Amino acid sequence: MLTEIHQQLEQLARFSSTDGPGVTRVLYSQVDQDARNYLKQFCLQRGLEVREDTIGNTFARWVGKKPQLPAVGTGSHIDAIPESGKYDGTVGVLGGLHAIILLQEQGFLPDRSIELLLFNAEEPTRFGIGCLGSRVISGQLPAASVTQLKDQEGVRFDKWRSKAGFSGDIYSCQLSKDYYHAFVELHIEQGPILEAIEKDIGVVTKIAAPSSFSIQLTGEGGHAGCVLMPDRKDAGCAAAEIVLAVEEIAQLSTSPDTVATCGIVKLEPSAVNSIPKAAYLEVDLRDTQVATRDQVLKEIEHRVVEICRKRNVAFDFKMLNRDPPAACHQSIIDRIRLNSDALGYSHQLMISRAYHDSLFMAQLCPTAMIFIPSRGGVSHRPDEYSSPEQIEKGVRVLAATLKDLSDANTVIS
Ligand code: HGY
Ligand code: MN
Ligand code: MN
Repeated sequence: MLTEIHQQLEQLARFSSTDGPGVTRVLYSQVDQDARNYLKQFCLQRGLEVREDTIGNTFARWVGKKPQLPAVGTGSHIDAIPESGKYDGTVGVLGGLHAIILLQEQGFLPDRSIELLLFNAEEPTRFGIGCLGSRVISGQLPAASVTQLKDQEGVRFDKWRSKAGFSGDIYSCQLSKDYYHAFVELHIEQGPILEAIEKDIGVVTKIAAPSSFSIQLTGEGGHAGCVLMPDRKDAGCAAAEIVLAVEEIAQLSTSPDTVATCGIVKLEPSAVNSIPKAAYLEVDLRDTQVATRDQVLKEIEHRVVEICRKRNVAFDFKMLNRDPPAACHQSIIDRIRLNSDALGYSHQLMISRAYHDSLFMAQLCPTAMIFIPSRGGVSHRPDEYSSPEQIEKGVRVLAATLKDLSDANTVIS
């Protein structure tokens, strides 16, 4: 299994719309379609029943002896933000497939069906909202809101969806609460902890509360040489001050878990000798506690008002997402720990600072996550890396946990 997964991860990374060294694979792009087709063929080869919902979430089901029972789900995403790594999400999709293969090769046949999920898009790149597929599946994002989504050029969701070959009623994507018995996601840690404490497996107890918002700033353009400084309404300077204010307010937060980043800053008309008439910012703000996060959000809003009033710049503040954290299910956590011990792997209970599709699957059914170490804690960069050995340990713990959960007598309470 060691080499096969690694070869498949390397091949998946070639489905990228940029030449490298990073991977770029955005929802509904051609490379996204190609990567899905590449994975679907392996699922079919293994006798899994493959279906896609109307927005592109893909389900590959290993039908169990008692198919009428709620299934056990596993999986993750394969979309990748611009110039990012090979392992974010893909380890959970290929790892889920190889966990099923491992069990098949052991001659095991589950009571409950085990279903591999390839969520349509976990990254916010295309439509500005993360976990699109799992939000819809879990009923956290109504169909009416999905059809309103537009990309940065104003192209509507449905245009992209149909271009990628998907159509039909979006409401039908929502799964009932008894569709899954449990859901377990294997993922890279994307942080430095497991490597620093030399542990093989991270057992996630909680997924932090993410939020993001945009700020559209409107000042007054003009000639960079002829408008004197006191007469300016420079949207670019307002943006710069806000970027630094976001950092400062997050640093001064009472919680060490508060993190904030202005990942998108765009100026118009973006000409060296023209005063920026407009600026567009997108801010990512998180904390493990909602109250702390929302307190920081309020302080940022106040500071934006102050800065824009001082600079005589108009602003439009728009929340893009503001989600609660998710607690992983204790009885699945216990099983992951027992299986790690039984396999002789060290493990560590930990919080996930990154969000994942499990954040929303936890609204649907008992959910938990298994982490493997990230070299140098690096992620969302081309040098993101987890070794074949680390991936294999994650797959083996996942396989053992899926085996447990698929037993008809396993109670999750
Ligand atoms: O941003 C995140 O936390 C995730 O990796 N998309
Ligand atoms: Mn990511
Ligand atoms: Mn991810």
